[in-house]
Amino acid sequence: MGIVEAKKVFENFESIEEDFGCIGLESGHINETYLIRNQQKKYILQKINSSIFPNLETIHSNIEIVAKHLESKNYAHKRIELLPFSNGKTIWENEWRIMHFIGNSIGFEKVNSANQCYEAAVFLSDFHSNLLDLDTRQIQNPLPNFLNYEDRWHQFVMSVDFASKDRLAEALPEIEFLYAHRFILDEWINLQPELPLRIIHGDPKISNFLFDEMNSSKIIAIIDWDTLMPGTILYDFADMVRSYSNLKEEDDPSVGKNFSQENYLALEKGFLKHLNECLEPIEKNNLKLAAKIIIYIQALRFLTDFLNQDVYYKIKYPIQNLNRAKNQINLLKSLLN
Ligand code: GN1
Ligand code: MG
Repeated sequence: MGIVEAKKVFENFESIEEDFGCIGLESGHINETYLIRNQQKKYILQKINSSIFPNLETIHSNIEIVAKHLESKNYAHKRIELLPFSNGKTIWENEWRIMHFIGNSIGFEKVNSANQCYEAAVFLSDFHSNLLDLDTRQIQNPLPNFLNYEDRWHQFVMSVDFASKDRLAEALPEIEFLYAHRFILDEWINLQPELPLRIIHGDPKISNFLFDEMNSSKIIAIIDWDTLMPGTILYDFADMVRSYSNLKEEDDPSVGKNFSQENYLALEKGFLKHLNECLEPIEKNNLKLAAKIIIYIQALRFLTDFLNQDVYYKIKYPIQNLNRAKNQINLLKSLLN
């Protein structure tokens, strides 16, 4: 990680004092994130991967509109607040940005109880209930093909066509599984046009929730608002299930005790807490299907990236994307039974 580069960028935010410290954080598959201490305050400095997020201004506009809206509704929790650099802008050299570090918090990569699931789902439910009256036309899609699953399928087929012999051989069982279960995708593609458009978070996985460091079931904030976009609210429910009902870490390929039904039920109950009256029947009737499809799509995305030689998701070891795909497939298999 580029600590030296991060320090140079930070100098354009405030003058560096004796207590300055900077460490690279492991979180996230796409951007570089640094925790900075300076003048007795803590900040998060991020270098955004511009090949994936080419338009940071769109993302920041979404974040600011949502934050302002939540403030107007007296939202009780922390919001993302982007801080200006010395030029008055919240973006430096097209790819850097800075925020306050949210203190007394801790993050998790893996769930530890059904209660934690319930509390996180209630938190997301509350976040959504406060956004239902914000006009979706105010929020732009920073990643136009993010929810386009025909395109995701097309990218996958291309990656199979162009993969190296070795990677193809290594991933063959997973490729076959995804081809054999393409019907899940078809079911979704038929349903999607009927679903109401709402503003979604787009990445409510467990590592994007900050928990109270004294109480691992209490949530302080939902972070990573980069994928705020118009879409179906089922995406957020389903991505939460993908992450919170998974009893293993996202790159653990082992089989056995992959999925927790207890966690799933806690998520459903929590998610409906503030939304039960507001969601349409077509949304409430398709929660489980959405979970299956979002897990299927995530398996497809990890496998596509493995076959493409890991150009999208950061990896720490060579077959990490294949392991991630295996993990999603094992989870999906439990849901299909
Ligand atoms: C990516 O960078 P990160 O970890 O916030 C991805 C999500 C995936 C997630 C899987 C823009 O998020 O869609 O669900 O990894 N973000 C983008 O863990 O592709
Ligand atoms: Mg994200």
